[in-house]
Amino acid sequence: MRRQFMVLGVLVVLALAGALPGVGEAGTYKSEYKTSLVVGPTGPWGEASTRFGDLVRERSNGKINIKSYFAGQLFAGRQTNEFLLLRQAVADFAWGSTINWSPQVKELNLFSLPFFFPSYEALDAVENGEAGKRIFKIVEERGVVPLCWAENGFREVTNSKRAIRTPADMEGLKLRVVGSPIFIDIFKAVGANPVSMNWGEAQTAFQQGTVDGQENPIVSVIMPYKLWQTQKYITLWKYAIDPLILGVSKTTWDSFDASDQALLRKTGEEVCAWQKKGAREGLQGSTAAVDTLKQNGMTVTLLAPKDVEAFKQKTLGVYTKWGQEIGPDLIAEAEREIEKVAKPAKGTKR
Ligand code: X2X
Repeated sequence: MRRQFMVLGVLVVLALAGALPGVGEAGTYKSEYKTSLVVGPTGPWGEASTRFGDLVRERSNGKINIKSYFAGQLFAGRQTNEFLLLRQAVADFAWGSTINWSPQVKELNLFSLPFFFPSYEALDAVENGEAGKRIFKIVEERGVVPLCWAENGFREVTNSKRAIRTPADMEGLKLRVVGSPIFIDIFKAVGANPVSMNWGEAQTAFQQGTVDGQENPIVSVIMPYKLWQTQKYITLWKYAIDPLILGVSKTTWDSFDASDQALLRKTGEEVCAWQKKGAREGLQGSTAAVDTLKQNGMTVTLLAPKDVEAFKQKTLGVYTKWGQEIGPDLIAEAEREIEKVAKPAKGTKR
């Protein structure tokens, strides 16, 4: 009995002195921090994750050891569960697509509203303005600390059957979309037959031809995954943007001391800026990315504004339904930011 009391006493003293490891306690470090991402190591998305881990390890003298778990290894299938994994600190970090987090953070569907963001300038204005700050606040309130905005990119549609120029061309096309409900609504509205599937499974579906097409950004996904091997047609219509957020589980974040939090934030901002540049390379002020698609045998269809208008008209119902989920105030705020950077149509590229 006395012995037990003594052991207990020693434990209490140790705990008070902070010598025992505790979860979420500032100054207690794990031997490995896990980063989740949907894609593989190739391309700006995966490369940013590797670079962030390397820089943080170096700058913290090996104290913060971050490992990238590529191709959805941490969420074993469901990419729309990534936010939950962060909340539970199963993943400490994630380079997460706003699409994949949107089932838990409805406001993130703002970026998926069809034809809402006319340009990169408009996107940057929203991210850096009041709307972006509000979204970061909401994400943090839900248990994930957002460090910075990165980018997957504007999403373009590819398929193996035919060139898409009008909603009629969409008829009967089986298109893989992410398992986030707004995408089913959008693609039904434009006349296609959408099926939701995780990105990992989609690769097999493309190879086996069980789906006809998909939609993803050129530089971040279509090129690194060489989608021209299975799909010969691409339509450039910039119908939705897909930002990434470098996020940290709140539990993990609180376990870092203030100077390491500053190190992570600074390194994150640096790598996010680098990543964004990479995601836009060959797309902004250059035709290099589209040239690569053509060189690999793709037929590229560029939609004129009137062609885009026909698709836009079809998706008006998506605005009515999803406007409520996203919040009319947030949408209005984003519209104001976009208005501020809107340039006259002449001489500007969509
Ligand atoms: O699954 C997709 O399409 C991807 C890779 O773009 C996302 O993670 C949203």
